[in-house]
Amino acid sequence: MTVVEPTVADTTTGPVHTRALVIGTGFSGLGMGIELQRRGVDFLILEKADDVGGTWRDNSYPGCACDIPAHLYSFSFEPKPDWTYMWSLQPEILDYLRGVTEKYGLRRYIHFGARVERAHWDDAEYRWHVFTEDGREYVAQFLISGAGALHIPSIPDFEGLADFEGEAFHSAQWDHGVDLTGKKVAVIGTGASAIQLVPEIVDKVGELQLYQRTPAWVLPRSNNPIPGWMRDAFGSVPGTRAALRTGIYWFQEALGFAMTKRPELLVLGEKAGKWNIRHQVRDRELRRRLTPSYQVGCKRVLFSNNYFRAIAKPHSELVTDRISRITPRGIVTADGKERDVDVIVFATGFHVTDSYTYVGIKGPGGEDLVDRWNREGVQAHRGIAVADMPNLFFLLGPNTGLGHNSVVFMIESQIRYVGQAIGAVDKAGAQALAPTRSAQDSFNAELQDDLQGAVWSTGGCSSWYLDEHGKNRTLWSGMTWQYWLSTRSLKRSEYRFSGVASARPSQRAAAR
Ligand code: N01
Repeated sequence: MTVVEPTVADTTTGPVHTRALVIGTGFSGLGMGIELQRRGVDFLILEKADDVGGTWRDNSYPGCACDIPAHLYSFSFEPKPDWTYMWSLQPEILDYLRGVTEKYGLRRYIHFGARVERAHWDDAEYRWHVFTEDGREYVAQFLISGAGALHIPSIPDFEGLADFEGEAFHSAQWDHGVDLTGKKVAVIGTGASAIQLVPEIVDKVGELQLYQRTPAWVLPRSNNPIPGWMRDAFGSVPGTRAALRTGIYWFQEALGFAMTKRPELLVLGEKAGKWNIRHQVRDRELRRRLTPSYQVGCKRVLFSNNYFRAIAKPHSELVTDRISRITPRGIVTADGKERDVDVIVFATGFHVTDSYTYVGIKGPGGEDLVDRWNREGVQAHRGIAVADMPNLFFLLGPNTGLGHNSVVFMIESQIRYVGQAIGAVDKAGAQALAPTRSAQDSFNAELQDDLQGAVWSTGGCSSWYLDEHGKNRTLWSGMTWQYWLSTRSLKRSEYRFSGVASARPSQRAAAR
């Protein structure tokens, strides 16, 4: 493997130049760094926080875990035979990512505390100029965002919130300094984060109020530690770990098949979800209020063996009346009732469909990407590159999230593809490439067509998968192996190259 020395970053004397600039140090950013290192491309990674890990660093709420089995939710090239749990807990995933960082010596390529604010493309230089919040400037030929879409906490703008006198924080910004023992705790939201944290805190708090706007389908699942002998076998018996990974992969794909092609099969999930409620909750009225009226899979399917049991405890209350305002001491619901609260936990999710508005990107001729996406909807070619935006790539970009399988699989397809794009620019003796409009349009037309029958659109729910026009701009439309096939090798015909050595003078004249 070629080891590239990182750009020496003397940020006091002007812009820092590098060939490829990566944003973020989650699975995407770290994976991209490894790919660039392998290809011998000079690169730097900008990270807003002071440690690696992305979502697995930020989300440290009690019970935080991954709902995709760890043997699949990890890099294929960096297996870990001794995962402690089948569905890994957050600290172990964060440790894994830190371990990968050390093993590949990535820390020296990372600038911590560097939150990217804006970027613009210089037509004459064929370079991106990228600015961080503290005013530092980076100049790079390639700009690759590994920021993902689940990193900007969304806190509803409830009337009176600013005057609340207790503690209040978001699940992704858990305040470990706040002791919940014996307190009146309100959890707002019943998505993936809430269903993991509620069972963890319920026996500690004095009173739990769970504010539910829409019930979630929660299927049964127990997550016991993997026995030592099995972990030993994964490490020592050839083929066992790979066989497990393959088995998990195809099980998850079967779920994806039902979600995208045969939503009627999801009735099995509904049966399991209803059984899970019946099994844990005696009160018929509470069961009714916990049972969703939309199809399983329409929102993210959740798994827990103790969520409903936690809500059924005598000191828990499920509140389904809408929140109308927050007072200095509590929460008032639409029925006019005020409940005293010491701590509010916002498990209210993230800015997803508008996450792209948080970094200002201006392409050739100063075209604003946010304006374009606001106008046309968020879309990219193969979910990665954007028409007429040279050398700009998104990892887990538009329509490449998943509702059924490991996003790490998608990320690996994407980092390979971006590596190929960089290789194609070099091979063509060019400075830049961007997908053609027609390639991007036909890719997205087919994708949106495929999505029409998927449960996310037909299942009768609203979710952050859909934008304000009801269009799914978030999830991939089919099987993940289809995405792998679609990105396996970059088709040069789908791209326009610019800054080709022989053509450059006239192109520059045109650019002026
Ligand atoms: O957020 P969510 P999350 N008043 O958006 C409610 C990933 N993840 O943090 O359904 C009252 O799912 C909202 O109600 P409704 C995973 O991709 C993965 O839980 O919109 N309630 C909903 O109940 C996941 O999908 C893992 O009606 C309000 C909740 O808040 C994503 O992160 C673990 C409200 C938000 O649910 C986000 O999950 C955890 C309001 N004004 C998270 N606004 C893994 O295991 C919102 N809500 C991999």
